[in-house]
Amino acid sequence: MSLTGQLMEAVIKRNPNEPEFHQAVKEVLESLEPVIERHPEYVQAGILERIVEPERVIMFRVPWVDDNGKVQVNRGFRVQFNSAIGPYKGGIRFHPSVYLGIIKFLGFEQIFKNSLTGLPIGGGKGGSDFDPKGKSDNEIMRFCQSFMAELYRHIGADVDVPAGDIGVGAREIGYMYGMYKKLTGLYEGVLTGKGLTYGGSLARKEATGYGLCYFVDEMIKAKGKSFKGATVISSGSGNVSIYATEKVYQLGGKVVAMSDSNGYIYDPNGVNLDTVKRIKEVERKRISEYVKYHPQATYTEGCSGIWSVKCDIALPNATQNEINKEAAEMLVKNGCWAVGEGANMPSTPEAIEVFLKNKVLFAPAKAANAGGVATSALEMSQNSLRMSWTFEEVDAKLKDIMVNIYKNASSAAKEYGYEDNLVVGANIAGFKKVAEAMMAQGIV
Ligand code: NDP
Ligand code: 2IT
Repeated sequence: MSLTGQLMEAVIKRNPNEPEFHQAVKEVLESLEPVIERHPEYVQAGILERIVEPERVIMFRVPWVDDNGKVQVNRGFRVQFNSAIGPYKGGIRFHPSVYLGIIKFLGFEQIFKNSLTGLPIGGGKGGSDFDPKGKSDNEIMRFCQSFMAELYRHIGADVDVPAGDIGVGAREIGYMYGMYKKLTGLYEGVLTGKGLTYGGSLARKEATGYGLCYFVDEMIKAKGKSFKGATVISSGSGNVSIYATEKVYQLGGKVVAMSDSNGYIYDPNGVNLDTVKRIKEVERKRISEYVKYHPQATYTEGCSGIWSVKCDIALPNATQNEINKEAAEMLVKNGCWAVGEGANMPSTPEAIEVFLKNKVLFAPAKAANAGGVATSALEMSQNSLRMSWTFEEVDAKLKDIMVNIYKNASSAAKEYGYEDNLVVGANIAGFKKVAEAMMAQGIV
């Protein structure tokens, strides 16, 4: 058995019942086979064995009192995966499906994504199985405060810098920041995605979605195609989906379908983004509300049906494994020619195989959604400088970063004999910088 195959077996044995983590590791290890062949010194130094093991895993109790006076207990996580190239950096997810395996898969992917940005940030991720849906504002605040009452001792502007992810946006970051400041007495850039009045960066809110479109635009331009006149699906209707949709319109495309975990809307005229923003960002309601304002649109129960909508470009922007083999085959059959992953690991390995086999231009998450964390790193820079840059300055830097990630991933793919395979290219390009830093720093 190959070295990476043996290591994969060991990872499964040592991390039982964590299928998402296995899935993420397997893809990376397979991509790295040609690198290992050329670099026996990495094997000698145990780089692979070390990179699949988190530097530190923190699990903690998060007790809080709901509006009825009842005590609730959730579980909190922070996985500090790799700090070879900078302080741990990565989001916090609040969703009932969160358990250690989800946070480990996200933390592992974050190592390579953060490396691809070219900025000095290591990989980490955190979260809780807390379900923010249906909670009052006060309940959200009490939960965030309790979560931070433990987390604060493990993080810091030069140690570990969390941000948002599913279920964590500006409101939650604000409550967590307030608690961190109260407990430590420090006014420092310990979280990103902050509000603009207390150290947040312009364009952070838009960054993941905008960055995704900049990346996809670069990828399709290389093949003589563009967003102009393209029909697009953007699944989800959260932060990433909303700002990806905004950028698709700016680039001349039309988003005809969006979703949430209950179902999807189809609007042949193009989804009205102002309505979606009002429903999701202001009212915090379900996407089904959309058809009340736009009677030409339809709402269908069940979120997976969105992939049956005919499109040129699919942007899975909701969650992991939302596109399986059948969904991928349906997309291909309906003429979809490009996929850009805004969510983390939204396509199953079988789905990716379908896309690559059918020559669908495929932008993998690690590369394509790195604009969010890249702009978080720009927020950290601004906090350290005690300055703030204009929207245009940040957006221009973001665009540059995404174009560079495309260049680096595609040239790594070519160099190792996998031309046009950005999955392999992104994994290799992200890995090499981290591996070199680990080599230089000795066995630690
Ligand atoms: P939000 O919480 O803002 O939105 C998430 C959206 O996805 C909601 O519409 C939600 O629907 C839907 N969704 C969540 N879980 C599921 C599920 N199990 N099945 C179906 N739909 C689901 O999160 P973000 O937009 O921030 O995150 C979306 C994805 O992008 C995630 O994979 C995240 O890891 C990734 N990402 C986020 C970045 C960021 O900067 N925020 C950066 C890079 C990647 P509902 O409201 O019904 O739950
Ligand atoms: O998955 C991700 O890259 C994020 N949720 C953003 C992380 C960050 O630190 O901005």
